[in-house]
Amino acid sequence: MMVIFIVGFLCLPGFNNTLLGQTTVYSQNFDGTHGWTLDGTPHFSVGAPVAGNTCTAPRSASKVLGTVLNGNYSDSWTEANSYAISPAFDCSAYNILVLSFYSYSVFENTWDSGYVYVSGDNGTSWTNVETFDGTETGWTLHTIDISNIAASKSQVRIKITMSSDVGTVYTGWNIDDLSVSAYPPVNYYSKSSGNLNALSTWGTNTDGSGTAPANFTNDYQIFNIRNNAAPTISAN
Ligand SMILES: [Ca+2]
Ligand SMILES: [Ca+2]
Repeated sequence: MMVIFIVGFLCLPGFNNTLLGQTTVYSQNFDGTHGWTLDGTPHFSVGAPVAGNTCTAPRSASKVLGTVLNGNYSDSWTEANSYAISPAFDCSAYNILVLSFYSYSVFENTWDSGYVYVSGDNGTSWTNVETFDGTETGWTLHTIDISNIAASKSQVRIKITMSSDVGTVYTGWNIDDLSVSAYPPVNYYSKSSGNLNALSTWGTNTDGSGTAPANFTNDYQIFNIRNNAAPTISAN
């Protein structure tokens, strides 16, 4: 018999490229066919950022998703007329999902803002996962745990929007190299003896040997209590 319990769900530091088994569920570099729905005004478009844009070099290849690619955005944009929406992609096989993208944002602080949303129901409802304000000085990586919205959902979408007030305009928002990755949980197994409250009693191999957990509180760690032949484990 094996007992499984899962501890913790919230912090992001556990997500890094050292985790094995990462799967890219969706990715878009905006350099070829992208399939995004754009507002058509056009406020958001896909193309090469050029002179007039603070950002003049895409993160990858020749194109980005951005607001007015050769100059400033305008006054009085609303989220309803300033948006870009991804195609739906399938996350039904995954429980741990992380959205990442590079942003180069140049907004008037406080008054103009950018927003990122995720939908787990094909765009019927949206959850704001990050809001942008002020200025980034270069391409900046953003990483967001979207598991609580996207896990086990078959039609997940990402939406990018912007709004502005009147009076002052800046060069706006550039986004590139967006992806959604799935991660497996990390399994730990108990040794045949020891105290279950001790980190050293656990390891990544099924006999309890191997790497011990650094703590009991990181996200997405699964602790398996093995019913060994003559267990002497305790939980003091
Ligand atoms: Ca690109
Ligand atoms: Ca403004």
